[in-house]
Amino acid sequence: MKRFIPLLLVILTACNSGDNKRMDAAKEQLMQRLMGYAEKGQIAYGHQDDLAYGHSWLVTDWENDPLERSDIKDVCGHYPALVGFDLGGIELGDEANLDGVPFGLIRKAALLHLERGGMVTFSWHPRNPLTGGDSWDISSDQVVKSILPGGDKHDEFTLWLGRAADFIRSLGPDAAVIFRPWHENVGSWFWWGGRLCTAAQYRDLFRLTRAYFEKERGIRNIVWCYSPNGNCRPEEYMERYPGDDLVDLLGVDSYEYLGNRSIEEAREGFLAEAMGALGWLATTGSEHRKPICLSETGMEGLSDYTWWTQSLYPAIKDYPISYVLTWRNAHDKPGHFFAPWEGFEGAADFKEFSELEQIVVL
Ligand code: BMA
Repeated sequence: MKRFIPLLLVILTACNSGDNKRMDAAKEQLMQRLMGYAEKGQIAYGHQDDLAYGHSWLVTDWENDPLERSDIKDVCGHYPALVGFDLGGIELGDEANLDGVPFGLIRKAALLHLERGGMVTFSWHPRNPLTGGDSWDISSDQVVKSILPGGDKHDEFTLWLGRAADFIRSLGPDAAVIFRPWHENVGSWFWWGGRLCTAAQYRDLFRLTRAYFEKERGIRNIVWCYSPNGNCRPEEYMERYPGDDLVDLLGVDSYEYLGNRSIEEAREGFLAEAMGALGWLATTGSEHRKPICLSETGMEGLSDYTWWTQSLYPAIKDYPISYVLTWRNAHDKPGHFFAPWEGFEGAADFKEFSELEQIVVL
């Protein structure tokens, strides 16, 4: 038996290096694709949770469902180029994420979308590892400190990282995806936010996450995205920037808020914020040789039926972003939607947007 152990090691190492090559190639291809869009002046369109549910429907039996429905496809005849999913809940070993989407469905839908030539991105709204609350529990400013090396919660937190990493790894070595953990981190609405940890602690958290995925789990096919909220100053963005060695893609999240304002005022506010942010992000991207994106956007409820052609498109058309992703169409909260669906009165404007030469759908 002893004689076979070296042989076994050789075989295992060979398999590993084969997987590494496949992961590296898959990541390189995704990076080229992202940079290619910007070079060609194209922008890929993405939608969160697109294949799991829509405004008026929900996949219930995912194992037997072909997962072919999409609000975007219902409206324009094409799938979005990019589909986003959230991993919140994976850290506890839950069956379904914080919005009730089974992780089995997410895996199946992600692989299906990659197979049809689409791209996949994961966000993560994990629980609060110190208080047991959710991502929005900002009752303590000790959370990040507690999970970094030396902190009381560090060991437990590495289990959380391991579970998230294992899920992504389960997609296989050819499945390169975009992962953007610890997002909207200049604002202070998540436990990893601006007033909840120091800039150094934030950067350490990002470094720990990537190092754990790569060194402990051997994952190399992730495009790592840094995506603070766009209503920050460039200095704030850079103060928490984890570093060129840790980030592959630079993003910002920026929404249009109506509140008590008129549609014109809301639009003016959004254009100012989004264009301002994309302007300095484009400069930062070229200085750091990184692709850029509008990682989350939308106008909740789309009360402006011309939002796509009059707000979103003007906001993005002059910037070299690889993609724009609008947030989810909740099936269980009628007003919480960010994209049209079949039967929605304002759907025509989205169709027009999707047919623009610059916009990429599948
Ligand atoms: C938020 C809202 C929540 C949701 C969370 C994670 O922006 O859509 O309802 O739980 O994202 O998807």
